[in-house]
Amino acid sequence: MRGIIRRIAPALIAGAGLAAVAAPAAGQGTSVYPTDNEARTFSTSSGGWTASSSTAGECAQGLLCPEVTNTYQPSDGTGGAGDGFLRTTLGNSFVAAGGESSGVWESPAFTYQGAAGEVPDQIDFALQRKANVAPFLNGAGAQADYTVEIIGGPSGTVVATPVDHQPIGETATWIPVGPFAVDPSVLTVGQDYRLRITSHFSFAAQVQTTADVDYDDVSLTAVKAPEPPAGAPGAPGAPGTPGAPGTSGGQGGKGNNGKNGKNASLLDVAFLNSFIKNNTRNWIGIRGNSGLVFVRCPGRAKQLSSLCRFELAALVKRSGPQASRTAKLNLKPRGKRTVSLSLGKGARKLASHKTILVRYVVKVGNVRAKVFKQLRVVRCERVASC
Ligand SMILES: [Ca+2]
Repeated sequence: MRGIIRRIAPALIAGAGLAAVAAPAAGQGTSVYPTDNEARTFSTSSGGWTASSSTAGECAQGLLCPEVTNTYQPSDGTGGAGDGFLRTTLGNSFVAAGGESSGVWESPAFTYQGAAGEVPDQIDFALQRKANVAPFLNGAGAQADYTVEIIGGPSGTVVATPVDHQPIGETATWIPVGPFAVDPSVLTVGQDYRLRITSHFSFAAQVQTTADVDYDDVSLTAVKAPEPPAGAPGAPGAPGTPGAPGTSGGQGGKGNNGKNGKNASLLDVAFLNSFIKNNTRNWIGIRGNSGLVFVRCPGRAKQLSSLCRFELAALVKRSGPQASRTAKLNLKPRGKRTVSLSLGKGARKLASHKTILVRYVVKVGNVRAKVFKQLRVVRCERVASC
């Protein structure tokens, strides 16, 4: 059950310091979002980001879930004293039952202009993160993870999920996270988008300690790769045959041009590997004897084929045996689907693990990628969307 949702005014505590963290230099053919520097670096304010929180599960029924608060912290961001950042804090509750409390930070809307006005070849999401969660994670059934979404327009449709339920571990100092590739075909030049960062804390019993997750230097970078350089010039032609006596010989013909440079935006094995690793969900939903795995076909697959051909299987270990039958499906470019893997008799035992290994084989035209991902086990009855 979904619990209460509280909307909190934007944090407006102004920092005293004047240190500013420089955003990545926007070179020619590069644009960085959100457009306002302050909405990425939070040097003296929350940059217009707004915060909310929600609770779900058993504890939400009696309004006993630990409370989540979101605050702007004016100092000790990645730029040190006088540079701020965004914080989400889980409070404690000695009376709570199991459930989930979540904190949400949402950026101001920005108008997407591609890479300096052009459709980019590459879009990457990145941020810096630290977390004080170790005492919390020692609690019964405690898990912390976060999700980053790009949402479009006032309706709030999710158009991309650069980070999908990535576990949050203890990190006392700032660490850069990413870059995570975002398929450029999901964003439209001229439209408004926002970023949304959701921190989830789930627990099986009362929460006896607080936990903090901190975010800074949030950026979405669109790059238009420069045209590949021209090939090397061809070898000069052989000298012409000498002419008849009295007349000089003609000049030899020019050599052929060199081969053109490789186009940087082509779909290849490396792109496909990275897309499966970074742009598909990092968790498997368990419902009965089925494991639900979310897959997507990248938009640029259309360069090579009208279909992505997927073969998915859960594995006991990398060298086998399989823990499910192989599921086969085809998706159109930009298509997405939740695939049900039949886990059979071993389902109960597998679902008691923290993670399940899944093998993804993807073919687009003659490009083939094989990726193994260790997916976090999530019980479908505990999450809203499975
Ligand atoms: Ca900062």
